[in-house]
Amino acid sequence: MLRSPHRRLAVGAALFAALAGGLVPAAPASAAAPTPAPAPAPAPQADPAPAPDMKGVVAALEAAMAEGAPGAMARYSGPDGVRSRTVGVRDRATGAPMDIHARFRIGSVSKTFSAVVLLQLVEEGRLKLDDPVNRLLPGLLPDDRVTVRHLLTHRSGLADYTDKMFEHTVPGFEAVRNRVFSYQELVDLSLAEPRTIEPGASYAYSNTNFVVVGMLIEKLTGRPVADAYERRIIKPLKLRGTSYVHPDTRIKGLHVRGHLHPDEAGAPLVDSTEQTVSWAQSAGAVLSTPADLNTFMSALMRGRLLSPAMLDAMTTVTPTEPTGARAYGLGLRRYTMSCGVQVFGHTGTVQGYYTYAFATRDGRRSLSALANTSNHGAANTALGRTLEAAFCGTKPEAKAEARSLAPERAREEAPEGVLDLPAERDLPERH
Ligand code: REY
Repeated sequence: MLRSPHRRLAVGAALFAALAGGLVPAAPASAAAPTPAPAPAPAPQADPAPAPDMKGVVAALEAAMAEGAPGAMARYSGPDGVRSRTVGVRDRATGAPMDIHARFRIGSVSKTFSAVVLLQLVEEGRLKLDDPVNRLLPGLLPDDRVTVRHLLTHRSGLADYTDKMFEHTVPGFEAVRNRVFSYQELVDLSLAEPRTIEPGASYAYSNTNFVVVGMLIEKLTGRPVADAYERRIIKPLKLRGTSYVHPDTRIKGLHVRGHLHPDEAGAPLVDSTEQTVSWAQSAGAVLSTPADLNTFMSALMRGRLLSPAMLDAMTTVTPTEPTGARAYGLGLRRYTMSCGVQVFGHTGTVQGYYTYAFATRDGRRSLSALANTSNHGAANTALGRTLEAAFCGTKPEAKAEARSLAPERAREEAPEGVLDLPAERDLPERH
C-alpha cells in the first residue's frame, strides 16, 4: 500500500490539474443558449523532452564492452514508451546472452533506498535531519557534531573503510566475499582511520555514512533493514525483481553474472557473482532489475514515496566536482546533461557490476544501465554515456556543429556535462 497522505496529495493534484485545464465545466450550459466563446486556450505545451537516441545508447553499451565488460544493457522508460537494449553476455562461462529481465547487484543505488526509508522516518517524526547521530545512537561516533544530514550528504568526515579493504582488487574481494560483518565492525574499521574532513565542511563520499544510516533504520524500527525496504518501497511499488537477502550469497532466478578484473593485466576475469556483500549492506547490497530501478526512480521523483517537502530536501544538492555538472543531495546524485536536462539517481559499483539509475525531476523519463564488470573505470565511463543518449536524444544541431569542427577542436568545444567526465568512483578524492 502506498502511504495514503501522498496518494491523497496525488489525487488532489490531478483534480486541480483537471480543473485548471478546463475539463470540468464551470456552470451547466443550457441547451438553448449559444455555446459561450471558449476562454483563450493556453498555448499547447510542446513536450520539450527529446526522443531518446537508442543508437547512441547501444553505442555506449558497445563501448562498455570494448572496455572489457562481457555484456551490458539499458532500459529507457518515458511517455513515449519503454525501450530496452542488450549487448554481449550475462554469463561468460555459458555464453548466455544479456537479458533485460535479469537481476543484478545494484551497489550504491541501494543508498537511495536507504535514504528514502530514513526520510520516511523523519516524516513520521521519529528523528530530525539535523539530529546529532550520537543522540540516536549514543556513543557511536567520537564527534557529537556529526548529524543525520551529514551522513546523507556524505559530509560526516567518516573515512571510507572500503578504500583499504579493496586496495588489491581480487585478494581484497576474496578476503570478504563470504564474510558476515556487523554494522559496528564496519564503523570500527572506519574509526580506526583519521576523519577526512570537519563535519559539514564538504562532500567526501564514504560508504560508512550509509552503514550508519542502516544502523539508524534498525534502531528506530526495531527490525532488519530488509523489512523496511520491503514494507516501504518494494511492496508498495510492486518491485518483483528487487530484494535484500544479506547475508545470502546467491542471486535467485534469472540473473547477470558479475566479472571482476584482476590486478595483473592479461589474467582471466574472476566470477564475482556469489558474495555476501556484507561489506556494504545498507550502503550497497540490494538486488534489482532495470525495470524495477526505473519504476523506483520515477516513483520517487513523482512523489509516491516522500512528501513534496521531503523530496525538496532530498533533491537540494551541493556540487561534488568543480563544474557543478555533478552534485549530491540526500542519498541521491544530480547530473546535468550537456543539453541542460537534469537527472536524479545514483551510480553503483559492486564487484562485477556497474549500475546507473536516473530519472528526470518530473519522473516522466528514466534510464537504468548495467555492465557486468567492475574495477575498470573506462567501462564505467563508457556506460555513463547511455545517460546523454537517453536524456538528450540526438540533438541534430549540436551534432552537426561538432562534425564541422576538427576532432581536437570538437573535443575542446564539447559542452560541459557528464559526457566525457570520468565515472564517479574514479574521480580523485576531494576533501
Ligand atoms: C568497492 C570497490 C566499491 C569494488 C564501492 N562500492 O565502494 C560502493 C559504491 C557500494 O559506491 C572494486 N574495486 C570493484 C576495487 C578497487 O577492488 N581496487 O571495482 O569491483 O557503489
